[in-house]
Amino acid sequence: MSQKDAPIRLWENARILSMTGGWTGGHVAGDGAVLVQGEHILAVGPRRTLAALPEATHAERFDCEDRLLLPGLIDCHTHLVFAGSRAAEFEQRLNGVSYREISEAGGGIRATVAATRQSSESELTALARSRVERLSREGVTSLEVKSGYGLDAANEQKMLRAARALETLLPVSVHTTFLGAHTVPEEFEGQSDAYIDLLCEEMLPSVAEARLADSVDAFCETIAFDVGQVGRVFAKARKLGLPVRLHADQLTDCGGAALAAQFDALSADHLEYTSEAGVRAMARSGTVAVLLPGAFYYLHETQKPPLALLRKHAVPIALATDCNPGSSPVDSLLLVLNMGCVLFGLTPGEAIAGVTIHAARALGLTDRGVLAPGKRADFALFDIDSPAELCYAIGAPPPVSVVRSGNPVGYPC
Ligand code: DI6
Ligand code: FE
Repeated sequence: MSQKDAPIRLWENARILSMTGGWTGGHVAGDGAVLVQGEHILAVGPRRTLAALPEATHAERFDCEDRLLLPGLIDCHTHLVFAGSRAAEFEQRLNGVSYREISEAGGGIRATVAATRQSSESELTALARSRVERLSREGVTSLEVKSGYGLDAANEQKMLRAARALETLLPVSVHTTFLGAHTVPEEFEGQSDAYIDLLCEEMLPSVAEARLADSVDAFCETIAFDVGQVGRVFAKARKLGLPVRLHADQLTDCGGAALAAQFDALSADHLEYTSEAGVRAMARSGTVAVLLPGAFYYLHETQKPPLALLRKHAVPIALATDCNPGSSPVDSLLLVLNMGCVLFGLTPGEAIAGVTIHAARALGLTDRGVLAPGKRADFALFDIDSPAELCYAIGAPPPVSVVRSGNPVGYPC
């Protein structure tokens, strides 16, 4: 069906938070409407104006009952394709062993690598499906999924295919990220440079060739890869035409934010230990700061990301779940909104921008994250009085309905 013949739908009687005003939040207006044709928004505005448009004459109409309508939520940093549980490590940590010590003893990410390598693509998809369904029920319509628990060409590709398959099973768009440089696999113990050689010469080119990744990530940290190694991965990614993002300065200040900026990264994520020089570099390159309060909470960190500096230099801030089995086993973006406010001090307006307009930018997507003509018709309707209510409770109530690509999604059931 061409866009011209696609069904026209009108959602009316809504209070609309369009997010077109950036992190100040756009406007909340009474008796607002969104006119949609096919997958895209035709118009957003007062109901009377929209209902009078010729396109609206035969529109299918939906009464929003004065609920708050905002862009579909975007979770721009997840590792939600994985197998196995790390509950035993959780227990170890409570007995005094640190995340770093577990990682250095061959546990941590490597434990999940072993379980993920043993799982088939369909098993991985089935496991991830339930995590995505929980996000989707909260109004998430786009999400990013990283590889990084395969750490060889075949298993990384298996993970990325499992991630792509989610799009065919649930009403979400999936942005895939190749994170081959997550940690050094066991078989390359003590030879991290040789692993980076393999990654640059074989793993990354094969992923690019199969068009399985939309971007490339790495873990720049004392327990993972150094700035020189990540620089090599990024140079290769750029040569292959793929944008980059980085796990930067999570546990130490290793210059990750500046490195990300040097490669015009879409985002630099975590940033607990980032210096002002790193923040300045991000401001210059337009790199989005993705804050991950779930990992901060779960690892009981005390060093917070430099929020005042990010504000001072006007770096766009996004928020994401970092859903993974080791440092952030959370699949609720609404809970993360609350954590971003309580733990990091974001305002509700900043937090909501962080899961809409700025999360879209972190994924390099210009067609979503705000409600405006021409954008994708992805939105969620919440039965709340003010936007702050989305952040205020420890896990806000889910939306009463979700629309993705112009189609009402069948939740809740
Ligand atoms: N930083 C994280 O928070 C996750 N990966 C990363 O590079 C942790 C992944 C894990 O512990 O399994
Ligand atoms: Fe992560």
